[in-house]
Amino acid sequence: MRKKLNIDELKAKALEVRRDIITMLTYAGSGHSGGSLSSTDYGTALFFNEMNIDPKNPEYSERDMWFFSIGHVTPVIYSLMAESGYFEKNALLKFRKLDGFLEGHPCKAHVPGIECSGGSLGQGLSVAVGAALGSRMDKHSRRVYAICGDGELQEGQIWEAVMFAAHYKLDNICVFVDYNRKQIDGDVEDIMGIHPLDEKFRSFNWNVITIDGHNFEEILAALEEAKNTKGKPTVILGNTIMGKGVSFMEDLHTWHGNPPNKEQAEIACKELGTTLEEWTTHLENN
Ligand SMILES: Cc1ncc(C[n+]2csc(CCOP(=O)(O)OP(=O)(O)O)c2C)c(N)n1
Repeated sequence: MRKKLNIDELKAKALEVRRDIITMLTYAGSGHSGGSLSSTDYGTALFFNEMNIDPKNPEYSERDMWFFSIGHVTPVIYSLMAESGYFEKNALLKFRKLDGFLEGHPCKAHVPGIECSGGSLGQGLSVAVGAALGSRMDKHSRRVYAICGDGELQEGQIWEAVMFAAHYKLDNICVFVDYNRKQIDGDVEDIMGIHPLDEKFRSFNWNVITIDGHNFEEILAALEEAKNTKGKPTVILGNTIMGKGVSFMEDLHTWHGNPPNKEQAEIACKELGTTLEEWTTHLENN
């Protein structure tokens, strides 16, 4: 049984994850900063408090299953995986490099622990609800966790999966919406509005919990409520901020798919309590 981190430890771990994200993006010279930083706190709670996983044995049969339906946020996915022990942290420094194995979008064939290759928005949730139904048919007690983006919810396939999960009363699945209100081209509401999201999910017969997606007390309470909710799936609408933790990235859609340059990375690292050199050395040696 892995040790669960308490709230203070989760905050400290999330800070490390944000340092990893900035550092790996800087060396890669490409990749997605904004959504990685907005989903960091929820991901940290999942990997370090909530889920039953065995990173040294990714195929562990009793495991909970997790699906980042927003496959583009590989910086946070790989950081969470490295920090929890799926592979060594120095691999993060070869993110998106030809001589590394961490591609820009997650590939099941190359990264043990990734349940399903991703990157095409809308598909991950369908796989997750299938895993939830399959687990129930197998009388398996696992829980299934999916992370969706708010822009991703514009995909029609999402709503088929939402309908499916409610129809089959899949109370073993919990979906988090990284509700940062931004997507690649601007504000979600300007491009293809999804408001009112809570009423939409409720009308599909889901249990809906709205939280501050950067508040660990609220995240853990929501995950607990999800576990205690029977007969329907749960969605956690996490109000988040794109680029959270780096002042010049916060709330700007222009950081959706851009990495910091070295100069910007130095400023970001300073705000996160380190330097690029210090954190690079840290990753090299772990
Ligand atoms: C099917 C599909 N269409 C378009 C894209 C290109 N794309 C990647 S991320 C993205 C925006 C997603 O917005 P959101 O879910 O809000 O993620 P965030 O901007 O918060 O990272 C788009 C359009 C894609 N990956 N898949």
